[in-house]
Amino acid sequence: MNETRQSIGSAPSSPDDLDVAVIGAGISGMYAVHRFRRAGLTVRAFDEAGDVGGTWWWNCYPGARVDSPGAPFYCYTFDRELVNEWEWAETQPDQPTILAYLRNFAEKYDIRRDVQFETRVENAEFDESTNEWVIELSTGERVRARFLVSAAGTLSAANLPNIPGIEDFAGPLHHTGRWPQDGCVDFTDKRVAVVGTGSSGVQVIPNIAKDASQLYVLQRTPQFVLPARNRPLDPALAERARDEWPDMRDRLVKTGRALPMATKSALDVSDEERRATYDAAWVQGGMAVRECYRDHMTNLEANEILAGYVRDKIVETIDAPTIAEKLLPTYIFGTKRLILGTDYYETYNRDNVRLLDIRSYPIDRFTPTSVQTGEGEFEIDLLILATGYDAISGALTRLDPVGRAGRHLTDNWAGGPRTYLGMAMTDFPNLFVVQGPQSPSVKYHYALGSELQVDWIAECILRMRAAGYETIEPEPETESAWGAKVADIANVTLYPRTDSWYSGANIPGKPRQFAVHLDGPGYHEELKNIAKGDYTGFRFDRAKSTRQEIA
Ligand code: NA7
Repeated sequence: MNETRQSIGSAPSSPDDLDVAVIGAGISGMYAVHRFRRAGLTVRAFDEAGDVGGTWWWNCYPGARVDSPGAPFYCYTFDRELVNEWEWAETQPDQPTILAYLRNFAEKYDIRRDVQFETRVENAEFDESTNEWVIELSTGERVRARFLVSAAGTLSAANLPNIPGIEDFAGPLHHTGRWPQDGCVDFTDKRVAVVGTGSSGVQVIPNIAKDASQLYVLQRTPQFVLPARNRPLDPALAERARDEWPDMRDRLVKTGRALPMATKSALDVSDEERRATYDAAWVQGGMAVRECYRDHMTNLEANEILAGYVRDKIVETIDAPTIAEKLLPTYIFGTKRLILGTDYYETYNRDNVRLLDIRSYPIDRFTPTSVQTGEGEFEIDLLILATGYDAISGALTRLDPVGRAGRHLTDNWAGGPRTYLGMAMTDFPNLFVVQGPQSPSVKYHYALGSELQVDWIAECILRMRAAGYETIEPEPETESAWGAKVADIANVTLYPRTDSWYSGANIPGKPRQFAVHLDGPGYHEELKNIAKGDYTGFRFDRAKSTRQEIA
């Protein structure tokens, strides 16, 4: 254990003692404030950002928009009135629209009165003498809370790569996930380098290319980018969603999808039929092509057929065969997060855009005015890092809460996250994680997943109170069994076969573990059953009553 780590467990209690302290005021954190308040609990959220929105507040780079199945389903699901009130204009809403939606939510439920903005949670330590979490804030305040709920986000801990000389670069440098809020990044007539071609890079690159005099794209791994085909939302679909909302929500809970999923295998149809199906889906855009058949992500042969189709589309789009060659992905289709782009490949047909293959010719260093790679030295005025996140677990490990007996989370997670239900950890009583590692998080409907987890936590807290319990904590043996279960589910699919941020492979030194529970519907059914079944796998302490009373 690191000797310099300081104990804050003996901090004096403050008049602001809370039932629940929430980290983050994004999609999950805002719902948590609303739900815990409705449960009659005192709650406050803390967020480093200047307003609500979380990842959607920070990612205000040009081109940022929803890259999953979008409107009208990218929304909170619990309140039909909210669904009825909000008008989505486009299928893939852009960042200002999503932020406006989240601000509307904050207004409607008066969220901001219980959020402290521009306040980072610096430390969190469990005080065993009082069974409270003691939280140190960047403002210097200390707050005590019976429960700590991390809603710190899955894509919030920016990955700032340690490339030689990067600190010497003299021009403006921006990470897409920490974009200046004033929006004043002017690319006009500038020479710009973008590092990274994940979703953020793919969204920002065409927008920069329009204004910059020269754009260098530094690509490590060529990606599969599908056409987003953002367009006005079909009013009939919007109306149907409103009319059928309770049923649609029910289908979302049970399947993770608003619309039915394919039942056929890609291998059960003729080449002609498959080709026609792919062509129609390609025109439709978004994730449609992946969804044509049920086994693209479980059967390598089916996957390779689709991968070949997409590669052909890339080749067709790029004028210069040598550039097309560099853009062709070689990993298993869809096993890194699928990307939706708008004019992404077309951008490489522009004269002012140059693709630098830094896998074959790595970056040697940055200088105050240039980037040097194996291909040469390139003078630049601005540097954009679209290098992603220490995803899913990073926000929590960077906080590194301290649990029982001074145990740091990073010590318990030295070999990768260990959780029960992706929500709770042994040695860390009364700490709940929303959208944590080993939960469905980024592979389930995000807002709905948050709602279901937070509802579960709220009900658990109320029942603990009623039964006189002060702490809840998973039994130690639950964590290994849960980890094995999450791995078993993932191993039925092709996802774990590729290095990606799903498994922590994008962060040097991060232990590899596929961190997403890929059966969202099964997961939420299990959560429900665990609450029904006397909270199997959890230990409750300081009981004034018997275990039966919580059932
Ligand atoms: P991603 O998907 O993690 O993409 C990051 C990109 O940056 C990717 O191309 C990486 O290449 C590249 N990268 C990362 N570190 C380096 C270094 N050190 N040198 C060169 N290139 C690097 O993050 P995004 O922000 O694009 O997307 C994350 C999610 O946020 C996305 O799914 C959306 O839902 C929103 P690699 O592939 O690792 O070789």
